Amino acid sequence: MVFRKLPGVSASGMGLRLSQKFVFLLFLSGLVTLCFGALFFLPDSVRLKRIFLSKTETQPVTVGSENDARVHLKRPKDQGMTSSLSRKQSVSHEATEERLAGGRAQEEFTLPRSRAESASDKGTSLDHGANSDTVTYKKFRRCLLKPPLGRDNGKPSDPKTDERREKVKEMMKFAWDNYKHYAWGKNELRPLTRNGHIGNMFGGLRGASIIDSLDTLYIMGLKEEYNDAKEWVQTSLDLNSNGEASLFEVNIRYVGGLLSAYYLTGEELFKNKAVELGEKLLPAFNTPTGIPRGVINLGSGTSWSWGWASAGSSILAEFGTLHLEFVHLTQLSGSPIYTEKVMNIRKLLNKIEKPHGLYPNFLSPVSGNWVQHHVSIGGLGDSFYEYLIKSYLMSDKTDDDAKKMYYGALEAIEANLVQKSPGGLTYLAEWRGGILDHKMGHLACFSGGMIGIGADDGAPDKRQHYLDLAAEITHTCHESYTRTATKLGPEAFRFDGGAEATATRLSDRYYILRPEVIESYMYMWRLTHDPKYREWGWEAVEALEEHCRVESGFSGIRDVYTMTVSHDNMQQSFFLSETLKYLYLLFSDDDLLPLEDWVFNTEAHPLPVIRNSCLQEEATQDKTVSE
Ligand code: DMJ
Repeated sequence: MVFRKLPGVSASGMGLRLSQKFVFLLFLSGLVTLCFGALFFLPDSVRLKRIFLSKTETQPVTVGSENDARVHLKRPKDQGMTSSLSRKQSVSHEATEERLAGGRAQEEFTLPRSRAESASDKGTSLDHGANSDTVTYKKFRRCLLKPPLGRDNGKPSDPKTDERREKVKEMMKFAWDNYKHYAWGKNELRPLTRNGHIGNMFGGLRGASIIDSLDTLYIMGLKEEYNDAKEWVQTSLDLNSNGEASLFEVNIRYVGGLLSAYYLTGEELFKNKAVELGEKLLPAFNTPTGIPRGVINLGSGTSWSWGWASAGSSILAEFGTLHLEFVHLTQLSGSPIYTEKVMNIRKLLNKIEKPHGLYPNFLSPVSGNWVQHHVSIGGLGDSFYEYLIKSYLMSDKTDDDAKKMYYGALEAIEANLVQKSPGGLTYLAEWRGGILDHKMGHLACFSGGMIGIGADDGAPDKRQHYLDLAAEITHTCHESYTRTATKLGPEAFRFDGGAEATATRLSDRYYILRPEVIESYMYMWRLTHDPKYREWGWEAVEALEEHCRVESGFSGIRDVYTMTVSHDNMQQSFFLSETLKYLYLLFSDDDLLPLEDWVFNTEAHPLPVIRNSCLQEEATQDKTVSE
């Protein structure tokens, strides 16, 4: 810098004044820094702090101990509801925090409120009637590239494959008939005791197996059965229940199932029910950040966090698995509120600081900060990643934020979690604050399919690599099946203490008719047409028939490593919606629900790709014709 000499001031005098000014400025800037630094020590509730510091900086990220997390590895649906005592505690704790936070965080993360939302606050309900933006069924059908059921309902030309497909259809009919006979209207069939199971995941809603089966029955051409299911929805699906439901489960099974049924059949009944139910889920989002809580009373709208989730946190795989269904609810209702709610979640997750680029499983709906650093591609994390890539695909590849977040997350997963066992098997370990747990859950096996469907849109130099990674993970998951006596895979398998894709704990040896491994076979078949995937799928059919089929339905088993099986007496609804559907698709031609047009939600309910430009063109044409 050049100092020009001022008139009447000697060089040394000017130097003195300058250094006085310099000292003064130094003092001033020190004072400002101190004041700003002091903001870090203020309690979170102080407004100044929230104004000056971004959300990710307001709290230390790690709260609670790693041991807490270890207790709660299973997904909520497998654990069932916890005691009401612990739940109520977490409600009151959060209520206090919310009052302190004064709603400021919500202002930061929520998009401008929609007309519909303001209306619903005033007690009026959302407008479900068709408006000019509503996607009509005809418009939507015209924007598909191919007929949903293909040329001949996906019938394969090869007789052996066709026979296998018919076998899967027979299994579906058997599972359905027994459910209908012994458990009609209940949520699941108990095939040994021949009665129904209601459980406490769906807040008093009934008929989970019916809603989960609608699209499977339809694509398999089981017409009579589909009609019975539809009639039940018409006459008996009562959405005015008043119980405590898992937001995630109701969304993926009920909302997802109804949406798919609508898109496949065009029956307005399914659309109306889906939107009516979607509206009942909205109060769960009334938190300071807009991150929904996990449990909601469908009648009163009160919501709270799972009692077992530390510090009243919400679960990544739960609040991160709403996007596909909610975007479709907006499409069908014409109300932007659903998309706003999930975009708000997206915005927060995009903005928050991520340890090593990873997304931990627990997040506070109050502060918007991570609670514990446990990362998993299995339970508690899984379908969040799935919904990122599927949001991108469902948006007709226009949702660039979802794309960026997905490939960013995948890079972090590769850098931190992907491992090779001494025996050469590729697996996904779990991550606890930087320490690896060399275990892979059955749930994590969906990731073969996920990485496969995302391969083509990755960076050009990564595409083959992603496809190879998908194939390697699917191979490992298949290995976990082949290393058991029953040829069905355990709930979790390990890669330490000499173990290679085997369960080392008694408590991990069960199989509850889960779909994830078969789901990856289906996607890998579609992507590569390598016949081994159909062979592996057939091995699973034979094992299911031998060990899980009982006189009155299908049942999970307690130990996959013993031939004298003990049945758990439960025919899960996802067996009908996912396991059997993916098997059927595996033995069908690719034109049955082509992947160019359809994206499967995490419960295997197909939702169509939204081609906005086409839909708009159709709308303009409709208008011109009517003028
Ligand atoms: C299904 O309900 C869904 O796939 C969910 O995302 C997790 N897994 C179960 C079946 O295992």
